[in-house]
Amino acid sequence: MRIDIITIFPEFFKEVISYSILEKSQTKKIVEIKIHDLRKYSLNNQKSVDDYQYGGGAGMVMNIEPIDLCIKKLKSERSYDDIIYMTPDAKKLDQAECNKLSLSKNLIILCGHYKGIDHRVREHIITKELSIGDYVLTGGELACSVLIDSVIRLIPGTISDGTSALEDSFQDSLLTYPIYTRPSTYNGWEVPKILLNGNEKEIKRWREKKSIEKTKATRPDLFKKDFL
Ligand code: 6GU
Repeated sequence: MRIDIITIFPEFFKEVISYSILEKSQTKKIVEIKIHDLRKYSLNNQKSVDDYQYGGGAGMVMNIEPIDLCIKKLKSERSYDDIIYMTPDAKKLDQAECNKLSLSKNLIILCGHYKGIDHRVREHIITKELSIGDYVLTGGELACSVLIDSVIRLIPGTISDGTSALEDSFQDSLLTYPIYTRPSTYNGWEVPKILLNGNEKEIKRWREKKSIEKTKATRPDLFKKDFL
């Protein structure tokens, strides 16, 4: 998979993509992530990429031209499955969307800023809009980081244990069961005995029961959800 990220803060992503699974998946050539500085596509001397809003009102609006030039250049080099705009006024990202996006070959992700972008970008250039939750961030960069992390980890080969991504919370509409590691007693706090006795069937049944209890208590809405 190739991911092209368009941002006014290219430096931000240098750190984000250089750790853990995101770093390994690039080294293993499973994913190629390219960061594009939107300002490089500004045609004016100040390298500005935003302007006042038509009709008045507070807040700057990102111009269409630099965004269009950047995306046109990318599209002239390869075809893209989706051109995604990260914005709080969009459909909320969920596991089903991550699963779908993980099958893509090429993706462009545009990080928004200021008050938003010229609406013509959304009408004519963007193919998918995503929010990561019902709260407002100062920019799309953090949201984009969440998106690429949640998508890349689903691509086969990125996580060494092939089964683990599929057993996650959410993949089967249930939250995960409690997990423990050594020591079996700490401060008098015990690991549940059933996990220590090696009876696989009983452990499986206990984990299922715990998953259902946890989901009922904290996210009853998940029972109804479809994940593929
Ligand atoms: Cl995608 N962008 C911004 N700026 N804020 C958000 C968001 C995105 N998703 C939730 N809040």
